[in-house]
Amino acid sequence: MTEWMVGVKPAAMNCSCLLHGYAEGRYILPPLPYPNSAIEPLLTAETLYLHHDKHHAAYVAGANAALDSLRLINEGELSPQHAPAVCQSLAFNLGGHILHTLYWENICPPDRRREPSGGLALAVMRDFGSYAAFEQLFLAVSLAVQGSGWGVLGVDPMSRRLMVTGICRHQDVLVPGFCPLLVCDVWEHAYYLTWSNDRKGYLHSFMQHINWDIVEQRYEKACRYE
Ligand code: MN3
Repeated sequence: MTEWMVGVKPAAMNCSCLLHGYAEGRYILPPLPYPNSAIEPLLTAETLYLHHDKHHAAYVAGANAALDSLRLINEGELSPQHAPAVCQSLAFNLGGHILHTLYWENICPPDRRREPSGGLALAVMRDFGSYAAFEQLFLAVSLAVQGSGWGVLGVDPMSRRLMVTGICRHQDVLVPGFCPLLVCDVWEHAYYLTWSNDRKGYLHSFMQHINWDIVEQRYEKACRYE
């Protein structure tokens, strides 16, 4: 790492929960911040258990395996011809690790307030016109993600405006520097056990389970990012 890179933080690092996903040179699976049954009716305890303990854990393992392969390539133990596949694997698995870590933190039991407040509420008004318009856009984009992916509200690093986008898989069709504030997993494994093929029902329920306190904290940090 060159000296000028020290202290440079990617925008996504503004989310403090990500600090719990890496320690001592390895990616690690952070525990869920609530019991498995806490997010019903959005997600059953079985869905949450499988999603976190199996799917998310697999992305952590995959990211570490990619790191191991990169070390072998750097040390001359593995041919550089493997590098493109290893780098793609790292991007996919690390993308999954980051997005799931954000996801667990930005959902909560359905007893919280249903809309943002403060600076984020003002930004929603500025950039979408109203909360209802934002919700309509977020639902439409998340519903339309083809196959496996994510619906995301984030900050465009250039204009600093809020932006809704869909991410394919965990890392495709991603704006460089985009800072995610609110992420919704629309892979079938996220909802199929609970909602069957009703992604629309899952998404409408998701909107009632957003931890706006966390999303607002991420927005405030994103605004302070220089
Ligand atoms: Mn998932």
